[in-house]
Amino acid sequence: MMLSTTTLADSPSILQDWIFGGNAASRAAAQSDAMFLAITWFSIISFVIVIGFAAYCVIKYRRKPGVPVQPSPHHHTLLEIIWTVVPSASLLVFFVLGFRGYADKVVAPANAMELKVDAWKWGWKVTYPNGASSPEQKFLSEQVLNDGLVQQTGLQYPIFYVPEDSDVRLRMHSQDVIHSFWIPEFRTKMDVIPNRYTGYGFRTPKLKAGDTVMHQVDVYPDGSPVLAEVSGRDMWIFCAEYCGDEHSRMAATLRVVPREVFEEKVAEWGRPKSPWLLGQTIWKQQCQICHSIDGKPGTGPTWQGIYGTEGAFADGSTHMRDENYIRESILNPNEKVVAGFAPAMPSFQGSLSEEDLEGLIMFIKSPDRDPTTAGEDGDSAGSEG
Ligand code: HEC
Ligand SMILES: [Cu+2]
Repeated sequence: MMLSTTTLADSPSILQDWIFGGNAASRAAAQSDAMFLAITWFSIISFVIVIGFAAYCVIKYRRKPGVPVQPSPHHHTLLEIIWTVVPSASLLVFFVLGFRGYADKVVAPANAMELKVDAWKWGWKVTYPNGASSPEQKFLSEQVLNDGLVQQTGLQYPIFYVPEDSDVRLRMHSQDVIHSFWIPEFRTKMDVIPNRYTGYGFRTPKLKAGDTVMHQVDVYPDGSPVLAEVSGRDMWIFCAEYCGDEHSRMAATLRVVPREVFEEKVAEWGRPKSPWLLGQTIWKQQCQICHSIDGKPGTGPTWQGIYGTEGAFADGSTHMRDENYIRESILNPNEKVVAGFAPAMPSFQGSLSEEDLEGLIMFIKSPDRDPTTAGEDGDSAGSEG
C-alpha cells in the first residue's frame, strides 16, 4: 500500500486546513492531521459503499406483488474473504502508521533539550537545564488608552520560551492531582501525575516572516514590562484534565523565539536575584492564582498585612504569623487551616528550595516593596513607593 502520512502532511488540503485550523506547528502535528483525515475519508467512503449497496438492494429486491419470496443465500466464500481481509488489512495499515506517529511523539531525539514541567492546582512551571525559570507573564487582554498607549489587563499567564527549529523533550510531574499538558498546535497532550514522571517531545517550528509577538525587553521602575515587537510565535498551553475550581485558568503560553533571544533570556533568568525578588517571582509563578497581595480574597487568603499579626484558624485557635508560621504554611499547609478557607493548598514540600522559602518569607513580610533597596534610587520593582 502506498498510503503515506508523510506525503499527505506535506500538502495539507483545503479540507484539512478547514477542519484543523491550519495551525499545525510541527511535522508530527501535520502528520496527525493527515492521519485523522485519511481515517475520516476511509470511513466516509466505506459508509457510502456499504449503505449505498444496501439501499440499492433494498429497493431492487423489494417485495413485489406476484413475485414469490426467494430463500436467502447463506454462504459465499469469495465475498466473505473480501469483507474480512479488506477491513483487517486497512486497520493494520492505520495501526502501523498511528503507532509510528505515537512513538515519534513520545520518544524525543537523544540530543533534545529537556524541560522540567511542574503542575499544581492551578499552574504550570517550566525549569530550564540551567535551573532558571521564566518570570514573564502574558496578559489576556489589551486596552488602547486615550493617549494611544497600550495597557495590558485581565488574567495573567506565564510565558515559557523555546528556541525555534529545535527538539524539546518534556519531563513532567504533578504536585497534587492529575493534570494534562496540552499544546493544541502540536496535537499532543499527556497526563501529568504525582509520583511519576511522564513526558513527550516535539520539534518547534521555524519562524516565518509574519510571526511576531509583543516581547518584554526591559522593566519599568514600577515593575511593569517594557514591550517591543519581535519575531516569535505564541501558542496556548492548556490543562486538559479537569482538576478543580480554576482548571479553566490553568493555561500558559509557549513562545517560540529565535535561538539568540532564547539563550539570552534563559541566561538572564539564571542570574542570582535578591531574596525578595526571588520571592516575588515565585509568587507570580506559583502562588498568585490563589493569594493576592492587595487585600482581594481568592481561593486562599490575601498576603496583605498578614506578617506579624495574629491569625485565626478553623479549629478556633489563634497563632502569631511569624517566619516559622509562614514556613509551616508552605510546607505543611493543612497543619493550621485559616478560618473561612478550605484546606485547598497543595504542599510545596520538596518543590521549593531553602533559598526559595527564604525569598517567599521576605516577600510575604513586605509584599509592596523590597526592603533591601527601599530608599535607594535602584530599579527594583515597587521602589517608587
Ligand atoms: C490552590 C490554591 C493555593 C495555592 C496555589 C497556594 N496557596 Fe497558600 N493557601 C491556600 C489556602 C486555601 C489557604 C488557607 C487554608 C490553609 O491555611 O491551609 C492558604 C494559606 C496560606 C498561608 C497562610 C496565610 C494566612 O493568612 O495565615 C500562607 C503563608 C500560604 N498559603 C503560602 C503560600 C505560598 C508561598 C504559595 C506558593 C508557593 C501558596 N500559598 C500557594 C491556597 C493556595
Ligand atoms: Cu489541571
